[in-house]
Amino acid sequence: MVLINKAINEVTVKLVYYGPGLCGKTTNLEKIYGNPKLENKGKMISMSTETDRTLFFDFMPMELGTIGGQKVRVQLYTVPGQVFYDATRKLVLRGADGVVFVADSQSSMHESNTDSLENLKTNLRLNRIDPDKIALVLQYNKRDLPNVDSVEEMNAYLNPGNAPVVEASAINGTGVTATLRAAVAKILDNLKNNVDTTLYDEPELSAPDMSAKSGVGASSAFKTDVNRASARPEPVEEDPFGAVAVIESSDNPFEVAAEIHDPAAERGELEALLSGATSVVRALEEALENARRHEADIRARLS
Ligand SMILES: Nc1nc2c(ncn2[C@@H]2O[C@H](COP(=O)(O)OP(=O)(O)OP(=O)(O)O)[C@@H](O)[C@H]2O)c(=O)[nH]1
Ligand SMILES: [Mg+2]
Repeated sequence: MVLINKAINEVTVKLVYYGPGLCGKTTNLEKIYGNPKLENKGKMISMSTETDRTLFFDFMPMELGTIGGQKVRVQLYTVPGQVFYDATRKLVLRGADGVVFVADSQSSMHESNTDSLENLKTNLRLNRIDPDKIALVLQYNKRDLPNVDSVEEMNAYLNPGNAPVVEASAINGTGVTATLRAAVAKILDNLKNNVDTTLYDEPELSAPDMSAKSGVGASSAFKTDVNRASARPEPVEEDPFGAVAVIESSDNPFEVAAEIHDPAAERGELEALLSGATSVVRALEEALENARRHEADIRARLS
C-alpha cells in the first residue's frame, strides 16, 4: 500500500524479497546495506537463527531521493524461505507494493523455485493483492555456481508473464542494485499509471495464525541482529539509481495518485499502517512465546 504524505511531499513504498530457502534474499539486503553508493539507509534489522536462516524477516528502510518531484522512501523486507514459516511470509506480504522473487538458478532448485512462486501467488491473493498486477521482478541468483539452468530455461518455468529479469550473484554483489532499481522503477510505474492491485473478490485476511511457527527447533536459538551486514566486504556498483532517476525528467509519476489522496484518505492509510504494525508486533510476541516454550521443552528433554 503506497503511503503518500502530501504535507511533506513524500511517498513510502514497500518492497518484499521472496523466494525459496537459501536462495539469497538476506544476502541481497546485506549487500544493499553495505553499498556506500546507496546513501540514506536506516539500520538493517535481521531476525535470524544461529545459522543465519531468517526466522521472521529482515527489514531496512531507505530514502531514494527525489523522483518526479516527490521524496521516495522504500521499506525493504525479506521473508523466511523455509516452508514452515508460511504464516510469517503471509504477514510480511501485507500491503506490499512490489516483490522481488529471488530464484536459485541451480538446476536442483527447479522444484523449490516453482513451489515458492506458487506460494507467493497464494499468499498475495490471501492479502487481496493481484499477483498479475503487483510490481514483480525476477532475480535469477547464484549465477556464479556450476549446474545452473539457462535464463531461457528459467523463464520457461518461472516467467510466463514476462516480468523483468535480472541475473545476479548476490554473494558478490552482482545484480543486486540492478534488481532493486528495476523493482522500484516497476512500483513507480504502477503508481504513475494508477494501477489498482487490490483483488476485490478475495475476503479480508483474518488475524494472523502464527501456530505454523512451531518449526523453531534446538538449533534455532534466537538472534536479533541489527547491522548483521556491517562486517562483510561490500560491493560497489556504478550509478545505483541511474535508471530510476530517468523518471525525474519525465511526467510526474505521482500526479494522479496525489490528486486522489485527500487528508481523510491519508488518515485512513495511516490507520491501516498502524493496524498492520500492531498485528506484526502481536504476531512476533506470540511467536517469541512459542519459541520460548519450545526452547524450554527441549531443555527439559535434555535434562
Ligand atoms: N554461490 C552463491 N552463494 C550465494 C549467493 N547468494 C547467497 N548465497 C549463499 O547462500 C546462502 C543463503 O543465503 P541467504 O541470503 O541467507 O538466503 P535466504 O534466502 O535469506 O534464506 P532464508 O532466510 O532461509 O530464506 C548463504 O550461504 C549465502 O552466502 C550467490 O549468488 N552465489
Ligand atoms: Mg534470509
